[in-house]
Amino acid sequence: MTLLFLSKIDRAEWWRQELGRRMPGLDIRVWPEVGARDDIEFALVWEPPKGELARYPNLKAIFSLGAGVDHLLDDPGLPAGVPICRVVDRALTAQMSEYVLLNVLRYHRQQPAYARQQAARQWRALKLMQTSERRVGIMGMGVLGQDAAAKLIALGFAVAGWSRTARSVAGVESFHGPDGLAPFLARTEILVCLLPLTPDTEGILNAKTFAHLPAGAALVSAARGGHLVEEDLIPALDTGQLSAASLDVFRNEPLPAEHPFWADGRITITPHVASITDPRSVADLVAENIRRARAGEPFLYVVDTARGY
Ligand code: NDP
Ligand code: OXD
Repeated sequence: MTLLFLSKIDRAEWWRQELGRRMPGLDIRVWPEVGARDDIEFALVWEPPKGELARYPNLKAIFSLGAGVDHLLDDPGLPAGVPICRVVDRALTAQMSEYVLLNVLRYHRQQPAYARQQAARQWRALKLMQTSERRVGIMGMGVLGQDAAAKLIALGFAVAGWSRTARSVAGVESFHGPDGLAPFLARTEILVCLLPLTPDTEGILNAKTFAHLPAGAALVSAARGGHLVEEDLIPALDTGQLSAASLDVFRNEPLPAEHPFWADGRITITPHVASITDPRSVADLVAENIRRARAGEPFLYVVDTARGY
């Protein structure tokens, strides 16, 4: 069994160690030192160069190094018919919920306003709302959205979710489809984006979307930079339609040094670290999928390429 490892950001040696421990016979080739391309049966990848995966004629499966697969599906040369599996992992899910809770609590407890008051040496108590009065809306009620929702509900927040198809999630006010978007936004004071990036969701965080939110809403963009129409954010902050934004993901990563977001005190930036694929747990999933391939069993977490996630 031979696996190609291709990523500019994940640590190949760490993966070799974790996969080697689980599958001692696995031959791991780290790109670009791939040897004979015919040998490669599995590819474990993050943002492979366009067309690269078409160069392995015996590929049985492509494993994304992340939960998202937009970095694969945007390749016009992606080999047809080769299943793509994504990461679903307890540790990755838990980390994303930490990021969501961190930012929702920050806005709920008016931390940006207190930071401004501190800079002005101002001692002034602001109105403290109950969590039950605070309306959080999560776009994307999949693996990550549902976990974040459950944890917010445990803290008492009034949580709504928006998905593509109708979903019933305990304790969540559910909205779905294009028709459900405006009413979902109208009741949402803190908007969290946990959508996959697809042709339907590209640019969904835009001026029109912000206009449906109550004035002064906060944005937490944690899924993909392509969701945000970047030129619409600062104008929405300037008019007060949005009060603040936490951004973990950007159209161009790393965010260029000259980008106006860096210097805007209303925007909180993290470098795509809301959650990280950890080989100590995700190697179990990769090993299990290779075992399944050997046993002729269906893979876990295969992506629907037509749907885009
Ligand atoms: P899932 O596939 O489990 O869930 C996707 C959700 O989005 C589903 O509820 C789906 O609806 C909904 N959705 C998809 N398309 C639309 C649409 N057009 N309109 C409304 N809802 C839609 O994904 P995950 O929760 O596992 O991950 C979400 C994304 O988070 C990933 O794709 C990735 O981009 C990002 N991510 C970011 C990380 C970071 O560090 N910043 C880390 C990990 C992931 P339905 O339920 O009807 O199918
Ligand atoms: C992912 C990511 O998709 O880290 O897992 O962005």
